[in-house]
Amino acid sequence: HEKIFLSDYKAFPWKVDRVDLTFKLSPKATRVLSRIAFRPDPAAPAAPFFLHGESVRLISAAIDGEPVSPDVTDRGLTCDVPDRPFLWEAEVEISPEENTALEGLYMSNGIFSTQCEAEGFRRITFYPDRPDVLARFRVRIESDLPVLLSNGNPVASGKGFAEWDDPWPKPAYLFALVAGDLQPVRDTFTTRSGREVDLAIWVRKGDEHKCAWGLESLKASMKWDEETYGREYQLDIFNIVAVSDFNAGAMENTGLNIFNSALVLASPETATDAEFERIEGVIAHEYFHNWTGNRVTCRDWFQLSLKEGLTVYRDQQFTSDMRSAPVKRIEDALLLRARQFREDGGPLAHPVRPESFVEINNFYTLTVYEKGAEVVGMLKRLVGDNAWRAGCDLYFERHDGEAVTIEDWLAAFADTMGRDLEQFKRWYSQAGTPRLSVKEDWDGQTYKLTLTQSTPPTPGQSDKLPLVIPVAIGLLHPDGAEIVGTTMVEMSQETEVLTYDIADLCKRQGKDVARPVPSLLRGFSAPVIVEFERPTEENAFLLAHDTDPFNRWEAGRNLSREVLLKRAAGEEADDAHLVKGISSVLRDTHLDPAFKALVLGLPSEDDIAQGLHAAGKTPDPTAIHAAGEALRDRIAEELEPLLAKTFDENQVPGPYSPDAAAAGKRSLANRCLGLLSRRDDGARAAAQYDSADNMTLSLAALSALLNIGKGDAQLADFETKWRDDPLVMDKWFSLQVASAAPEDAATTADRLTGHPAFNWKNPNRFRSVFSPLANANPAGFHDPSGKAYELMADWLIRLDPVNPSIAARGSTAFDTWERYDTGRQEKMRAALQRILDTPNLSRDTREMVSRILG
Ligand code: HT7
Ligand code: ZN
Repeated sequence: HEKIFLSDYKAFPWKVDRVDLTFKLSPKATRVLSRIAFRPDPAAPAAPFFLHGESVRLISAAIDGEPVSPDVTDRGLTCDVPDRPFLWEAEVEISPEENTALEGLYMSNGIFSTQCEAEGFRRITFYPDRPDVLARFRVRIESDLPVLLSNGNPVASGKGFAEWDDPWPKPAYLFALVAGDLQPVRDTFTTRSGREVDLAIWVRKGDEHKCAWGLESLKASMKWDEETYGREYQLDIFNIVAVSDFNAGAMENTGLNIFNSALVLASPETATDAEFERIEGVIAHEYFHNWTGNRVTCRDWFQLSLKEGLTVYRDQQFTSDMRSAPVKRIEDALLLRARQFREDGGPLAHPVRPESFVEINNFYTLTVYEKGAEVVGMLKRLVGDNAWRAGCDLYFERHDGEAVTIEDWLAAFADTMGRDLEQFKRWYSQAGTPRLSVKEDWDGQTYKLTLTQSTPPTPGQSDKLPLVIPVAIGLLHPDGAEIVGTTMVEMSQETEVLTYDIADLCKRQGKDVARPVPSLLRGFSAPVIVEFERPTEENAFLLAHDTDPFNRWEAGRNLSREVLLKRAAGEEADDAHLVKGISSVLRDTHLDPAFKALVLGLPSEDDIAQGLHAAGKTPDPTAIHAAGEALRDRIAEELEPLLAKTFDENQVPGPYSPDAAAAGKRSLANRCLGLLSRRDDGARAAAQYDSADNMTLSLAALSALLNIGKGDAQLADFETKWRDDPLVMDKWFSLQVASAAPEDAATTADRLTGHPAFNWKNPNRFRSVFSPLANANPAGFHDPSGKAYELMADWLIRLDPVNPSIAARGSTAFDTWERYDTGRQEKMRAALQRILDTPNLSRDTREMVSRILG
């Protein structure tokens, strides 16, 4: 399998003026006729005429009406072509029904659907399937199915056919087609310039009642992008289709977004608050791609973060504006640290802009998406809000209708600011999570902070250069007031010394001169790990007094992290400050319930394993789990009356609404419920399960019961009630694996794979069992017996020929093998080797497993 390098980029030697496609749909044998107008591009270097094509059977081909016989391989075709504009015509046959990889044209529950990003279009017909080839597409669909959709505007339809024309040139990865028996749920949006856009969400009969939230979210996104970025939608239609078999979350095809049904369908009875928030964010994300990705697209797939990092940043901003900004920042930091730091600290570490790949599907990663978004956020922090908006405007103005690079993106800001961004660009090329170590000096008058940055070696990158890091810092007086408000320090050297004349500052503010308490990296101003040893009392002080909400939460987290890190390593740790701190936060009437809920959440087991590994210790997942359980018991015991009071006070009366305030209260009450169940034998949880009128309450109650080894009756009831709703049943599968006792996790997962509803070819269902096994139950996954490793390997081997991209993604379960003791290491490596030795292993999984093994 050949490696592709960024440095080898060459433009395609032809331009494509028009693409006309005719689809004669049939599940087993769809015919695709293409007419493509090519024109030599004198600016591009000469190369043989090559069209990508995989799993497509060529029936015939012609150039300007004359039949030709191209050389066809399993990757595409080459053909002699004239040195002038010409018309390429081809007829191919494909089999949507046999397409279990869900890339290209496939069938999901009787619906024809496409997924072309990144390289799926080549499974539909022969084409220069690369994002820098932009063309106008016209599509004719022939089928007896009632609904026939494609990108752009409908131009003709009749019995058994429909024709669509997309006036905006686009790369093939944004092509989409859907055909099936679907129902529309409609709405409209009037743009700020007064154009009316018809909106529709297309679903299977029976799902219409789950579309209201998606439509509300879409309208809110359209409005937000106009108000915040001045970006308006250009087509007359915006369609969204929900499909039940989908490899990822959703896809931003121009005018025809296709969504995993799990990320668009919601009703109070079937979706949790977290899912409502996620749906709102994903609808926004795909909509925002209209400008960041579609109208301005990527020159090549190495630039993926250009659209994904930027669009994630924009959807994060949207959610902060729609909900609570501090809560969203904490949620984003939690995700980044739990998942992206893990990736960046292991064998799969790669830069935000990778330099080579074998299979691009393997680079839709947390680094490209989430770290990419952090890099965008840092750029905004460095240039300031005004230059940010001006730079974005310039970027859109310069590059509308083009396929561009990260250099083009940065140039828009460099030109706006008259500032050189070359050093900042290292964030795109240097992998690994930077460390920011902090030292203090205090002589009774002057306070000095010495900041030193370093980035550990990552695969293929042993030496790292200093980055530009925005470090937001504030200083607090021991009386609890701020003596230096948030200041953005722009660090660019390896070491920087910050000096504060505290004596003078205190005098001017009428305070006693005292050593200040630093509040570092406020708002999580950069995706780095701060190394700073603080006395426990100082974290307790910051939890009580920091004016920066992120750091207030961070201080609480530092308290619980310290206790868990020590106890998981077999050391003693005093939890008095933590318990007292939580108690004060719960009592504070000024704090948002959603924020309190986050303070009540302990660090994940993987977070503790990451921390122990970083400290040079060998994490024991069993001990980490036990430490977490014991600490929860202790908090529940110490704070029982307060938790009960908080639980009672945060019940939300009246009909369900997914708004941030109501969701925040439920989140806090449910956290309390989880802890209280350890004291009341599940009495409150059982009552909540019985009375719940929404999924947030039912699922939290069920989870609380399962976590204390109860809930069998409720689990059976849940199954009976929801057996016909696959999205709810996914939760039923997940919850059982997530809450199984460590020694039972593999057996539970194995048993569930034997359940009649376990359709392993459906990505959501496969993930409903194996994602919690790998991510939500680390002590279960790393059970010393190695049972879970074996089970995971068995299933990845089985899935690989059916759906390579999901199998490859699943192999990341093993990317932490280097952290563990030799017993676990050997078992994990043996499982990986067994996968690697499987005959005919896919390019996707082979690349991932080889990289994990190093
Ligand atoms: N841009 C989309 C990425 C995506 C995708 C990638 C690989 C395989 C299947 C896929 N489905 C969607 C989604 C997004 O980031 O907006
Ligand atoms: Zn995206």
